[in-house]
Amino acid sequence: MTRALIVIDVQNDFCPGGALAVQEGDQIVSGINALMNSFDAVILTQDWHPAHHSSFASQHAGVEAFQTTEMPYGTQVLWPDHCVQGTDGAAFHAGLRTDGDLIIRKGFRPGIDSYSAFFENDHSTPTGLEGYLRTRAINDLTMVGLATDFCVNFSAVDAAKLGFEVTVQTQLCRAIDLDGSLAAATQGMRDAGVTLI
Ligand code: VGL
Ligand code: ZN
Repeated sequence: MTRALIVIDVQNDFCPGGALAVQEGDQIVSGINALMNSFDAVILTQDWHPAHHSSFASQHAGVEAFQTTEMPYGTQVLWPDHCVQGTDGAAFHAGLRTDGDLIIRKGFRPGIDSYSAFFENDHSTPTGLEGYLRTRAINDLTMVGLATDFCVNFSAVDAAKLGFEVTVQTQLCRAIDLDGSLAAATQGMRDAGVTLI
């Protein structure tokens, strides 16, 4: 068994003071750093949007952040501008170890959001992570990071559907929790066969 730790979106904009701050988002950093040595591979994801990304509420008339809109690929929450490529908000938290094996960026196509580390929000456009893992014979994944109910959730469910063994270490995750999204995500992950610890 080859095991990877997947560290999801531990970036300044998801930490207190950031554009899309997740409560206590910074409090998981030291625990994640400590966990890294226990894995065969460490992979970090980075939310990486062009300015004017279609997931930003600022790009839609008459809506406010955290409302939803219908996109060609389904319902999309509209977010405050966040994780714009090259900005400090898109950088990893300054305390996070970034000496992992791979950094995978997502959300860089202007017209589609990408919560999952595996597929964009159309659930079919791949990021390439599956191929990376398979060619390294990695079959067991532990996920930590931000946010539990969006990017961690989508990544974990996709990974389980692809046949990976998936564990989410919930004490090293923090949630946005929009309209019950944390409870729904928790149930969805369990239903998909993800182990929550
Ligand atoms: C995320 C909302 C928008 C996340 C990314 O990392 O969970 N959430 N972009
Ligand atoms: Zn984003």
